[in-house]
Amino acid sequence: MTAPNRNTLWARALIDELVAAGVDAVVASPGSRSTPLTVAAARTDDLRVFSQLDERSAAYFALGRARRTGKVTPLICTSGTAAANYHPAVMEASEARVPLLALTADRPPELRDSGANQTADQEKLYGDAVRFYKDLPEPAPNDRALRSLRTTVARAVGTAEGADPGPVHLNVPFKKPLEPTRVLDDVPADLDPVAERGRDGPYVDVTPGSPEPGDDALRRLGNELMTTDRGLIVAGPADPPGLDAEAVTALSHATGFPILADPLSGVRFGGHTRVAPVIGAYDAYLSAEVAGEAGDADASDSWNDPEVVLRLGASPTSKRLRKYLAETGADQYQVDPAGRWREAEFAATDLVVAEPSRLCARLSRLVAGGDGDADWRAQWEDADRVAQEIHGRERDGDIPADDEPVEFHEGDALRVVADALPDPATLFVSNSMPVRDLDRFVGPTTTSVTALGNRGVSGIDGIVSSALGAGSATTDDLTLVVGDLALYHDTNGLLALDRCDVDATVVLINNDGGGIFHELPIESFEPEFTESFKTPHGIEFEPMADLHGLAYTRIDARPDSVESAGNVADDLADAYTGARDADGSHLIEVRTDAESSHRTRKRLEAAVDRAVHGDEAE
Ligand code: TPP
Repeated sequence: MTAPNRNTLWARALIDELVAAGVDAVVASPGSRSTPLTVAAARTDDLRVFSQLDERSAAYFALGRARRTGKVTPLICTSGTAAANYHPAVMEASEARVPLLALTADRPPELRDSGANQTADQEKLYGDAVRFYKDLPEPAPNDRALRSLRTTVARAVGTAEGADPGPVHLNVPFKKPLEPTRVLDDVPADLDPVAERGRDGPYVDVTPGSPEPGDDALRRLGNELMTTDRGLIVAGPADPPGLDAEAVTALSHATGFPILADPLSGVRFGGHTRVAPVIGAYDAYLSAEVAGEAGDADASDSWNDPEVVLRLGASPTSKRLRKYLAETGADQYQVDPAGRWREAEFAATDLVVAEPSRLCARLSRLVAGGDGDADWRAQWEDADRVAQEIHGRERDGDIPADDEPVEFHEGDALRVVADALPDPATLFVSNSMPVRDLDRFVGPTTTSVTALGNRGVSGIDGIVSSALGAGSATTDDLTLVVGDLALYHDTNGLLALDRCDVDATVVLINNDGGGIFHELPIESFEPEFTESFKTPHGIEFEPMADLHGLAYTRIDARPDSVESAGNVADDLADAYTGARDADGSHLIEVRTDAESSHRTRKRLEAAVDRAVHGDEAE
């Protein structure tokens, strides 16, 4: 089928190649220079076009979708600052290894550096944050140019989804006419942009190479695991498509080692927790001081440290876990599929270049029969149980009687929501306290929860869009737990509820500013703390819910305005289950007090420390 002009031909070939490479959706933002790409995408069967007005939100939406699927969702935008608005999501995608393809339209080369409108230097715009970059040639209506285009597009997708997944960038110049207007004698009649290639799939099939340790190296590692009683498997935040919980469980069974599972690892929640020793409350009872306690005559002699640690995924969310591991003196094997360093305490002793799930599967076959030390597992399971009982108010006797009762705090909001999640569920948590509260206060459950967050560079700027992007890729119910500053940053993202047809239950923890700053020493420096760090804003979120068509419920959980923690928890549970079971999207605003939540976390931390490690422990 002849294309009316070379731009149409070029864009059709490019989009067709994306579909051949397995792409099923693109996110396009309005603009003139990208017209050929947007029209080609819109006219392609089997390709969903999510239309997003704000490129920053668009990029985070694509990132969230790719995080959920492990597959690239390409982005299409016009020239100029539109492309720059992709940059935050590109940074996150680079650090968190999420496949992302930015297709930025551009003026033709002769108009660059000429003062032409909406024209800036887009060459290598994202620097080293992308795994693959090409400034495409100008559209040319001949076979060889089309073969070159298709090869480039297939390689870009293959690289984005490869062994070291991440963002890629194609800059795409077009000169007018940008619309599918017929230009006489432009495209030869027999030149077909979607001509048969004689086989299914992309023009170039990119087979990602995945490094594997050789048999000898594997045997050495297996031997160490098999001959060590006290070992740990630490599952950090996973890169898409995630860690295989079954493979990690198999290794835990083969070695007898407990699994310390980050909430974003894919191993904290799910059916495997029925049989696997998955540990989740470590953030409440580990610290640098706990390490080495066994050798300290003044401290409880019941706590033992690991001799060997297998570390999978990215660096754990829990700072206390990271500091603890750094002080243990254990042999620590950091496993990374790209051979890159992701352990900022520099305590790892070995870097194993391997795909982590496959490595666990191979190792579990090799070391089957090593059963670790039952007391060692019991130490972790007991500590976890104690912490969870204290968090659940089942051991209030551990909290000194002269203290006030334990008020409802922000961590309780995470517990209540997690308890009521549907099965299966996709749960997105914003940076700052929500992800930390999920980590500390929500233990392993058998519910199949896909918990996601933007922990690559931990921006609070695209949380709503990332969550809705993840929601667009699944039939799971989507729940987002977000702080008020993070929600404020990305209120534009809420437009996707309607435009991209995603439903969500948004639980807003509104402590009127950045509650996390109470955790830092800057807390005691006034007036700078309040004016420039905590930044109370007094924004009313109900009108925002109205604007975007979300049903709205408010729960007042500030200690000076509620009768008891029990009531708030019940009210929140009712509001959440009501929203979960109803159609459409909901905003549940939980008004909290950051300072009192901070004090409560500290009191609980001290109580858990006492109960697990004895009075002398820090
Ligand atoms: N700007 C961006 C784009 N990302 C960041 N991570 C920061 C600034 C620094 N920062 C980290 S947490 C935070 C800020 C400003 C406060 C977040 O507040 P909120 O979302 O309300 O969550 P809370 O701290 O109350 O849990």
